[in-house]
Amino acid sequence: MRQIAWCTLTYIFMIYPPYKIKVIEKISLIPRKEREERIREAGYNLFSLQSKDIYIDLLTDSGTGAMSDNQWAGIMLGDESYAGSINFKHLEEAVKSVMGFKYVLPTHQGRGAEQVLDKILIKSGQVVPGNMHFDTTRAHIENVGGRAIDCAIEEAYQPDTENPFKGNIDISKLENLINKDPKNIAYILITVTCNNGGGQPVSLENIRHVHEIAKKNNIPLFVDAARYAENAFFIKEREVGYKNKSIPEIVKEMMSYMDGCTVSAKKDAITNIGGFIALNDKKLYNKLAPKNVLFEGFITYGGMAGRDMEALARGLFEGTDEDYLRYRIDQVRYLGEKLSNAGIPIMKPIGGHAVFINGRAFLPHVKQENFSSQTLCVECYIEGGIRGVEVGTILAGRNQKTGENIYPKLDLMRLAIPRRVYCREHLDYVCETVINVYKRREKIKGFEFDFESPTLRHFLSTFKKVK
Ligand code: PLI
Repeated sequence: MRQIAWCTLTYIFMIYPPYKIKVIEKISLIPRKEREERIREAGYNLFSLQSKDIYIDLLTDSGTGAMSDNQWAGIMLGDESYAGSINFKHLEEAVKSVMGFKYVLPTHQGRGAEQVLDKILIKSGQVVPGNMHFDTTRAHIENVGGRAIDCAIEEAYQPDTENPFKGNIDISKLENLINKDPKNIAYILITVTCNNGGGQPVSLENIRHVHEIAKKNNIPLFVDAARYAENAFFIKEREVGYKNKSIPEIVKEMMSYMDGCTVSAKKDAITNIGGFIALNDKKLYNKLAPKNVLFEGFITYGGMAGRDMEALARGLFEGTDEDYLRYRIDQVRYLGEKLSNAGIPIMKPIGGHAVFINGRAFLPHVKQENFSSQTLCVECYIEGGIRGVEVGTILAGRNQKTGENIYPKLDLMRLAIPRRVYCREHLDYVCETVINVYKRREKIKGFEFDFESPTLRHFLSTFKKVK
């Protein structure tokens, strides 16, 4: 933390959008009575709602971004050859240019990349430390018998603590884990930005430190780079020594400390589908490639159409555009600050892709076993047709050994902002809706399971109101 000069950032100047709208998609707000019916029919699970019944959809920033005219133009240049598509060449060139890696394996999305990598890198019983693993990342590690261990700094679990790099790895936690048995560490994974921790960035100082430890112990270091560009923007804004560096320079430096990356292209590369693994080691590439063919598709398409690879190749560059990033991060911050100024308890500092509302603090009378953040999601839908997502007790699931519910330290409702989709008026509406729920919060009751799905319960379970 020594190198970092930081203060709470509030903008004095308004930041204007660096693009204009060429195509629109109609949305409408169905009447409240209908919203009440739709959510009841959905078993109070927001994943089961139909998108036509939602006014503002903040379920995820994944695959929901608006592609540019340049990307759509690329779509028309799709080369749908089974092998040797020119669009794969463009993707390879883009990854080399933006991230600096030599070899690329395309995958249908991020979790495809995770599955392929984990099948090769992890032996049963081995450990993968990281800051905070995303749920599919954790599930793939566990699926091959590994253990995903979160080693984020303690402040990452404190919603009110301001820290410019809350996504950082706690170096002593990591070293203690490695010192127990260095050979039992399959690889280290840094997630940028740290999604489950609130979209919080990781500093280059921290990345360098983890790199040194990995190198000393001969452990591969990978990055889950779904939000590579947003992380770079925060480094430029907050880390001493980076103010005058360009976003592409910062991205390249982040990647230079890594053996490779897994990427869900549906976030910062602003595509509706896609992903990849990228790395420099030819031997490892040769081990991964057959698994890629088996699970994802041939090495020059990996589950993507040629047109999708072209949109991705172009999106990788667009994601690093500083004007776009400044506006995007400011949009998220605008929503967060407006909510916070109205007394809504949100996770601080405001992250890169989403505002996280502290469900437990919002509804302190709803017990954690009655899913305070899920309750808040349901109420925001009823109030204004807004769809957010619970990142809390339902998502955390049960302890595999004891069967007990896991009660995570953070119980949050995430309002994820799709890229280049909504404007300030939409966000003002979201804010008004949440404030209206806040005003009547004392009367709100929680939920219990009606049907509890044994796996992936946040997607598949249904709920009933507590009496
Ligand atoms: O949804 P995928 O399979 O393209 O990517 C999985 C994935 C991996 N890492 C990280 C950090 C993610 O955030 C992630 C997916 N995130 C989703 C779907 C989200 O709503 O945040």
